[in-house]
Amino acid sequence: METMQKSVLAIILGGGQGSRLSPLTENRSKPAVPIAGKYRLVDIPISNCINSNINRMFVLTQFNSASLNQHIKNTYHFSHFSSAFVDILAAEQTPDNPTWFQGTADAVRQCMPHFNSHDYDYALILSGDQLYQMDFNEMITAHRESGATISIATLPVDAKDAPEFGILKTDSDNFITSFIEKPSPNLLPQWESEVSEEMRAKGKNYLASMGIYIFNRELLNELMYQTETKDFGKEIIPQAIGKQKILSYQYEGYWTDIGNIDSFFEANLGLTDDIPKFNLFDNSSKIYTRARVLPPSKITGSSTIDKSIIAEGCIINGVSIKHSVVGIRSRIGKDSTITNSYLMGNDYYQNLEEIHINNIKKLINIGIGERCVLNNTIVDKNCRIGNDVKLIGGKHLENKNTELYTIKDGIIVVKKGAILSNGFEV
Ligand code: ADQ
Ligand code: ADP
Repeated sequence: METMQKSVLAIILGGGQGSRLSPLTENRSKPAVPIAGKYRLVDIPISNCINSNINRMFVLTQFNSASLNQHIKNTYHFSHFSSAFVDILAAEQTPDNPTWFQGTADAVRQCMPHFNSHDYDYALILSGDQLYQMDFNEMITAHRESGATISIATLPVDAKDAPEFGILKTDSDNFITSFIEKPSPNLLPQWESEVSEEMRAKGKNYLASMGIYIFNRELLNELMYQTETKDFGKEIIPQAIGKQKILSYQYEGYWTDIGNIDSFFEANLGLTDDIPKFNLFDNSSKIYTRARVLPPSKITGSSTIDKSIIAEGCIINGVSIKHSVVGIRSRIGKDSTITNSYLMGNDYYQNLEEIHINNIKKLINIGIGERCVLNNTIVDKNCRIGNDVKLIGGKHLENKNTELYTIKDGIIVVKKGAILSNGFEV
């Protein structure tokens, strides 16, 4: 294991200028977006690395928000006697580089001097917006044993999903012979692959790139020297076909992209399934996050809770909660009904005196008031939602963006710190 740690450097792509997760990324960088009630997006790839004994990690981000810095600094502490670290590299303006990262490969290129000051044989390049638990050691071993210079983790997908991915074909030894980034649906018939019987029965006839790559150090340096290529999926990988030995490492476990509001919402609510596909309750592949020393959650007033996840430190009084994820320090008032919703929780508590004064002044406290109804809603952190507020999302709603909330694909997203007055309705 020790040799594995020394030979692999993990590079986590933390997000471009993309606004797909907006408004959750309005004031924070993508890796810092809260997920599953108590984690941040970046905890997923970092935990997968730690569980695979890879503990030298760089997180590449377009901007270095205070919350990302604070989270990494307060969470990932390693022994003084190990070489482990998690470093954030934000796009820097230098005399040579006046611009932000122009794409995934450009982000890696701009950070090469930082990587090359370390000892490594393989660079493991990961996306920051995927939900999965994968042992990278198996992929690295397959890469090493096959003699490949690049490996790509792949999984079978169906015709509906295929246009959103890089799609590839392999020879009988699993080396990639052709690759197309996000093919249009009319091109699909020629991109079908041989897949296992089980996958064929599910209609998953296309092999998709998971955007997880291993590059040999020497080759990565050579490719990054060519400054005209900006993106792995659009340029680096297609251009390497036929020139490099590129292994397809096929994975069949749970994996999902959480790069837009719809998939992010589905992935969070999926955690409330009887047996969730993404298992937070696992001794061997833990998901790490900041230890906050919060009290246990308090649930009173004949609350009913079903098919839900309740994080630590919540105060829930006489509430009906169904198929929802309730984040840390959430405070929900009497007779409210929360269904199909993800509440991110709060960064701090108001003290009793503050709450009392607010009540006298008729100001709205942090949390969710009394008699509210929330359905198909994401509530970002530190929101103040008054009494009798109705937020009923659904396909009947048109996309919309206001100062207080956004509607995307029928999901209402209340923006961080928004104040919704008593009786507010969407
Ligand atoms: P996409 O996910 O569409 O496809 P992209 O938008 O380039 O590709 O994002 C890849 C990862 O890099 C994401 O985590 C993103 O946040 C991050 N990223 C994007 N631009 C960045 C930048 N400038 N700086 C730092 N990070 C950045 C890719 C592949 C497909 C593959 C899918 C699988 O191109 O071939 O099928 O991933 O999800
Ligand atoms: P996020 O990334 O979720 O938007 P922030 O970076 O804004 O989070 O906040 C996270 C940290 O800020 C928490 O550790 C919390 O202690 C602190 N914090 C934010 N606002 C306040 C406040 N008004 N009072 C005390 N602490 C706060």
